[in-house]
Formats: sequence, structure tokens, C-alpha cells
Amino acid sequence: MTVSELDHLLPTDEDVAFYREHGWYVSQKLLDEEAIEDALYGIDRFYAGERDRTLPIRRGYLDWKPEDGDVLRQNDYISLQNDEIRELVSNPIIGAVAARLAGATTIRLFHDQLIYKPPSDDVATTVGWHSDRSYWKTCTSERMLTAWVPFVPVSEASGTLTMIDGSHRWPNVEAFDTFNDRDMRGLEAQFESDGEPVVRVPMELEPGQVSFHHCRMLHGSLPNRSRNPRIALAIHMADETNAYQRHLDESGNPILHVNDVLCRSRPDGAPDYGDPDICPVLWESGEAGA
Ligand SMILES: O=C(O)CCC(=O)C(=O)O
Repeated sequence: MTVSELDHLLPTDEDVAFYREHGWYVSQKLLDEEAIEDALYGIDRFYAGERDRTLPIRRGYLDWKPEDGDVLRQNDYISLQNDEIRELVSNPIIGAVAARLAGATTIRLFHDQLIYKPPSDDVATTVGWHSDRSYWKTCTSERMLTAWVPFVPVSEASGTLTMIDGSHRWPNVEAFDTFNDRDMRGLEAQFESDGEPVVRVPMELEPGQVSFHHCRMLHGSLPNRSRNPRIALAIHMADETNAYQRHLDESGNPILHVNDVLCRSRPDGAPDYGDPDICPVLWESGEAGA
């Protein structure tokens, strides 16, 4: 792809200012029908148990399998295991948009997660309000962000991803490691919004569009009350400043991210979040769209 082909798809200065203020951004159609169909083909193969590559670890990450039943499916590190999803994640437009929003010169994959929300009223398919930063305390960067790529049309009815507008600016959002807490009202009662109203913004998107959110953003999703599965890939990304930092939990034990096991070590023995096999560069300034 050339610079001019990408340029019109990049966020404008106004879009970047909106992202900095609100913590989220909805793109134009970044991916064409063929890219979506190829990804869906890869996802079908993945769910059927096919792997193009395997991870060097067998457990410790989310890995839904058919025997787990018709629940909320979560599968981590798909792009390291499946060719079609690797192709999608490597599409330079996703990294280029992320770089523009984050003000970064380089965007690396941190990890990804495929999420399949079956049609159901069951509260167990809720994704609790949480912030990604709460899970990334071993990361030095607070400019990390996520691209959420739906493969089907998504709306409020299908339990689309929903942002709490501007919450990335609120204090204590890094305490919300509450993806699995289904009590949305109870979580809202813990928000410290500094007097700002709690505004929920559902991401209503067509396949090809992508929503981006800041790592401190509070977000979650309700059950899928439509007739069709809601299928989306979360691509978690880091800017060039990100590196491992030791962080202790409340009991004084070091927090461990799965990347700490997967990534090669730095000379000082710490995990290297610049490991090209696990956290490949998705976009670098000087490339198309820079
Ligand atoms: O797909 C969802 O409902 C949750 C996704 C999410 O938490 C994320 O993209 O960071």
C-alpha cells in the first residue's frame, strides 16, 4: 500500500484531538470485504482446531475449545497461531491509525484476543467494565491502545463494545481488572468520575470499521440479544517507549503477564517486549501512511 492510498483513511488532527479528549475513536472502513472474509475463514479453521503454528506454552492463556460449550469464547494470541489473522493484524493501516492516535513512531503488537459472544440473554456473557491498563501494570507505557475489529455488523442489540466516554482521564481506572465481573451497576458505583457524567457509548460498526480505545479507558459489553454471534478481534498494541517494569501486587508478589513467559529475555534478564516473534512491529514511521 502506498502513502496516498492510506492517507485518506488516517485520523485527522480533529480526530486525534477527539481521541485524546474522549479516549476512543471510530475509523472509516479500513478493511475491505476480502480481508473480512479471509479473517472469518481463518477463525473457522481456528475454532475447528487447526493451527498454522503453536505457542511454546500449553496453558496460562485463554484458549476456548468446543468442549467448553456455548459460552463467551476468549482465545489469546491468535495471530501467532493462525495465518489469516496474522495477515489481518499486520495490515499496516491498523498500526498507522494507532500510531497517529497515540502519537507514536512505532507500533508493536502486545497481544491479541478473539472474542465470540453467542446470542444469549445470559448475564455470564457480559464483559464487565474494565480498563486494559489494569492488566498491563508490567508495561511502562500509558500510551498503549487497542484496536477492536468486528467481523459482523455490531450494535447495541448485539452487545457491542461500549466505552465510558472520557474515563481514561479519571483517577484509579487502573484498579479495574474486572473483565469477569458481571455486576455493571456495582462497578459503575466504584467509578471516580470527578463529577463528570457516566456516558456509555456503544460502538455501532460495520465490518471493515475499527474502533480504537486508550489503555486507561473503561469499557465492557452487555449480552448479545441479536440472533447472530458477535465476533471480534481485540488487537492490543504498544508504542516505541513501552518496556517491561517490575510491578508488585497487593501481597508483594511480582505481577506476571503471559508475555513475560513468551518473550525472550533482555540482557538484564527481564522480559523483552520488543521480541519480534511475540511482539512484532506492526507499523513504523517512514512506512506508508507515516
Ligand atoms: O469484546 C468485548 O466485549 C471486550 C473487548 C475488550 O475488552 C477489548 O477490546 O479491550
